Amino acid sequence: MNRESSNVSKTTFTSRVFSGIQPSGGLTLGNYLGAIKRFVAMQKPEFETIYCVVDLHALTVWQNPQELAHNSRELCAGFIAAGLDPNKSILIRQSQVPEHTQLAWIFNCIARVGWMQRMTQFKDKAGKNSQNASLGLFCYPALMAADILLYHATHVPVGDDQKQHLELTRDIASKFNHDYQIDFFPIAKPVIEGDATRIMSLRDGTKKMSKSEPSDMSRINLTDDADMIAHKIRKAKTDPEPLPMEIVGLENRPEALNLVQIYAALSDQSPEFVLQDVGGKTFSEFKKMLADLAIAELVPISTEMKRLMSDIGEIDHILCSGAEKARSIASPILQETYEIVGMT
Ligand code: AQP
Repeated sequence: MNRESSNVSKTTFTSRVFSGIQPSGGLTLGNYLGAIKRFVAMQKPEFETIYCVVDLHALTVWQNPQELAHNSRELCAGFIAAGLDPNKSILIRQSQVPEHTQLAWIFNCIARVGWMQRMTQFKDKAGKNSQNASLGLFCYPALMAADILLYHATHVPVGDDQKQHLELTRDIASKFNHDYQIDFFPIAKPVIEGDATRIMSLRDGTKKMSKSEPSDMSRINLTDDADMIAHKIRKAKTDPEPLPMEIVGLENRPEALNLVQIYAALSDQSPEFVLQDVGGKTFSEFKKMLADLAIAELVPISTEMKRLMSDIGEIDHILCSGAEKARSIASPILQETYEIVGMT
């Protein structure tokens, strides 16, 4: 079947941005700098933007039901507090748009077991006992592909850790198009840009800052107050050397490099430029500057999140109206997919 001979209409791909964050804990500085800050930057007239609380993804590892419900709403509050405007972006909760899981099933039948077995995040999260991991964790990337392709999204802003899943999304789209001889799903472009694509733990500069890492001291949460932010930065692991004047001097100093990168991302400068300014300073001087900068940027967000969380009804209303708008885009695309595969 080719595009002309099929009865499926030709798809024109508008510039549409899709990305999501799991409500698997509270938002971290890594999520903010690696994802949300860039979501906000893409909220401009040339793009239609859809941002999702991916609660079904969170469920791939055990979640306490009350915490999952709370974290999902708090994540939506975080989106809005950080600058996503529900009048400019469609904000949704994945489980409220059933088309995501409907398309995911089709993609489970397109993707190959071997593809999933190669996913490093599955290996990391499943650990040594992968036989005991949930089936959801294993096929998570097919659901992620469905999240993106359900909207024919063309641009996907993510952190560096999602690169492999994005490549798999492209493989699924290509295989679908090839198997059905149709140019239906776009090959979405990963947008992995800037100096904050991988913010590391404050306790170990070789590990990614993560919301589910057991030590709270390893991360800055978007709900932390000014004292807590300053405390965590003061206690962040460093080394005894002063800061160098050039980035090459940081190659083998992961904790120091991480703090410089955080400073650079928060101040919208390059790490090279930051080092011209702070090179030669001791860590206690630099940490004070970093704490002031982080507090100035993050405390207004956490204050606004708290205010928004005092009216859960309003958050639910925003998500409900987002789901309606999202379904008006998703439903015809799912319908066309069903027609292509023969469910007519
Ligand atoms: N440390 C990070 N640096 C830069 N970007 C990051 N992201 C996450 N951590 C960092 C980006 O945030 C988006 C949402 O990620 P997610 O919550 O869906 O999943 P994740 O990458 O697995 O994030 P966590 O915090 O590590 O969650 P848990 O602990 O539950 O696994 C993505 O674009 C991600 O790249």
